[in-house]
Amino acid sequence: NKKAFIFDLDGVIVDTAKYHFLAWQKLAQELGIEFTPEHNEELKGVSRVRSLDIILELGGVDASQEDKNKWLIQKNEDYLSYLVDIDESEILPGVLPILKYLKDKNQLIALGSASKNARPILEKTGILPLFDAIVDGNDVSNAKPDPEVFLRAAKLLNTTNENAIVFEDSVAGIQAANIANMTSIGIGDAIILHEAQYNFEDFTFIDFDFIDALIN
Ligand code: B16
Ligand code: MG
Repeated sequence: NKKAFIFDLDGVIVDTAKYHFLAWQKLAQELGIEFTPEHNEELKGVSRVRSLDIILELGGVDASQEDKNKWLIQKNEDYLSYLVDIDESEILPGVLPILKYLKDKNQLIALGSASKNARPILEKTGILPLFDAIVDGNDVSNAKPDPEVFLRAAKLLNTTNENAIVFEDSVAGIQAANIANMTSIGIGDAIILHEAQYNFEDFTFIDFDFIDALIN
């Protein structure tokens, strides 16, 4: 049986949240807005534009579209500067063995991410060739919990939604998978991600028997 396994990027395959945080914090500091790691939690899985709005709301800052555009570019340049030297060591524990197992078992693999920087990250970490389809922030207009990103991935893989399995670390992403009638697997805190059909703290807790059961 051939299933479609769709992976979110940030928080699932790699932990780029820490770099997003550094870049947003730098901007917030320049704008005189206090921005803590707790605040950063709210940006998980959220688009770049929406993330800036959340930070500006936090500081009660009203800004022109021109300023916002400038800050979005600045944040992304800073974020990319942190990614210059990343390599396969950035891949989260347990992810690579699962990706390789799926490949060995002839399963379909896709990316379903809100990030517009997904491709260079997959390239730098050396796992780009493992993906049969990539859908990222450049391809969709509706953010999770809208299921657009996952529906597009299933379509590219030529498979039905019921045949797809989504790995997600954000609540909005789990909701998107559920709305799409896909199997939802939460990666992270089981209480936060309680809407997921299955939950694992991280990929080291997922064994091949579990994957086999999904395939068959
Ligand atoms: P970019 P994911 C999301 O990635 C991140 O979780 C979120 O924090 C970020 O703002 C968003 O991508 C956009 O990223 O600025 O690189 O386009 O979790 O959907 O893989
Ligand atoms: Mg994520």
